[in-house]
Amino acid sequence: MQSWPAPEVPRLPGRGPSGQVRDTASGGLHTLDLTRPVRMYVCGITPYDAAHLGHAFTYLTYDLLGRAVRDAGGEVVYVQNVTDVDDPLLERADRDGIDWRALAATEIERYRHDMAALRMIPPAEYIGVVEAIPLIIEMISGLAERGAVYSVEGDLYFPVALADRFGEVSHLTHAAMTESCVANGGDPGRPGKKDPVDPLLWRAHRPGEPSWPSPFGPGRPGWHIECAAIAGRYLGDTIDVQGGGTDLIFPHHEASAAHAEVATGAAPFARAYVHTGLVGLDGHKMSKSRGNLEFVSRLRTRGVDPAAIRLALLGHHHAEDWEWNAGELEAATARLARWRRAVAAPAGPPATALLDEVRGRLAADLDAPGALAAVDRWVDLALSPGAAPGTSALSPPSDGGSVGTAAGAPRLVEETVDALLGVDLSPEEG
Ligand code: 5CA
Ligand code: ZN
Repeated sequence: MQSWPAPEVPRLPGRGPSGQVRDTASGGLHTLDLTRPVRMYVCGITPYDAAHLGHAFTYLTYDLLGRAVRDAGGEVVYVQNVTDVDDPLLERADRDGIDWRALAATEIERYRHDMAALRMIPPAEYIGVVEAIPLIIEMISGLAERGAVYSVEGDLYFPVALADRFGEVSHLTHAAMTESCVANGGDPGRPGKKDPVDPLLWRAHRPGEPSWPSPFGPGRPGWHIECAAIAGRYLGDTIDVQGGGTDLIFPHHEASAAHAEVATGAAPFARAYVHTGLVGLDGHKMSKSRGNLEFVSRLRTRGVDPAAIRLALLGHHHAEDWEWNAGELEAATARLARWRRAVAAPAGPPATALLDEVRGRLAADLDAPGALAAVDRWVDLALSPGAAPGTSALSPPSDGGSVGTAAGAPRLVEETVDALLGVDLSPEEG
């Protein structure tokens, strides 16, 4: 599937440090190994509605990670999926009387525009479930060969009892897993299942539902197997980073890791499970099913500068749960205007220390708010009354000269903010 156009990323002088990210499975910080390409798989949208700010916050996290790795001289191989066939999509298409394929195509197109507007670096491979059906069938067949598939009235399940490491991503008790399955579209109560939390691999054809032929009869994939199969095919065994919101820790990431580990015999599925906090509105997780949403596309239509949206999201640490409100955007718009004013001058306070600081903040588990605070400090100096070119608020010149002021420093700040934070400080068009 086609992704979206890549933003230009300026090359900065020198190199950033290799960074660390919090790994949900170990609970500790994971140091990325930049001697090899960093292979990153991020769970993509289910395209039955427009992307909201929670989605954008999640994709921003891995965009920052990719920028930091590249700036540190590393290589990133980034894969993202699209769940273009699943219950919520089919239900919404049914409700609205439209073809599920048409609904998916419309929303994927909107998502592409949102991601490009937000300057998200596109994945190298953007893969839909429909196009991945052969890979999924292959992986289920492999699991069957290993005895890791059983049928309940023609629907195929995966026995978690065969996955030694099941539970090592989420660390939930069995009771909590069962409860989470109920909340996340699972079917723990179904008679005939060996374990209530056993995930569905293949759903046999039902009248009115799309299906594909397979050695185990016509049907469609369960949810978790798609990510195991796509990650395995495009990234290989033992990837570096599995990404997505914390809502996916269980059952989704636990189950897809278990599928992949049993199918390939390679463990762990991912060296780090990096999860993004959930963005809420009106006291609840922003979710398409709840309808408490602020859409990226709606803000764009209203004329909001995507750089301000991005800056608002960057104001929160990726692991934090937070609430969106109109004040977020107001504050970000004001900050963006100040930053743009500060970088418009030909000279300003020296900025090499700022570059180091932003790099350092991102290397420390993607501390975006810390990076913004560092830029704010530089901007405060640049805009302070005594900081006209030729003087400096940083270290007042004792000789009346230009100590503490550097020609081209604003340009370096602009490029730092662009390359590492993805925020475009060039004057707004139009
Ligand atoms: N297609 C599946 C993943 S394979 C899916 O979860 N789709 S989704 O459209 O529901 O979510 C897409 C991504 O956005 C997921 O990584 C999910 O964890 C994340 N996400 C969803 N809601 C929020 C939210 N309110 N805040 C932050 N991230 C969110
Ligand atoms: Zn996924």
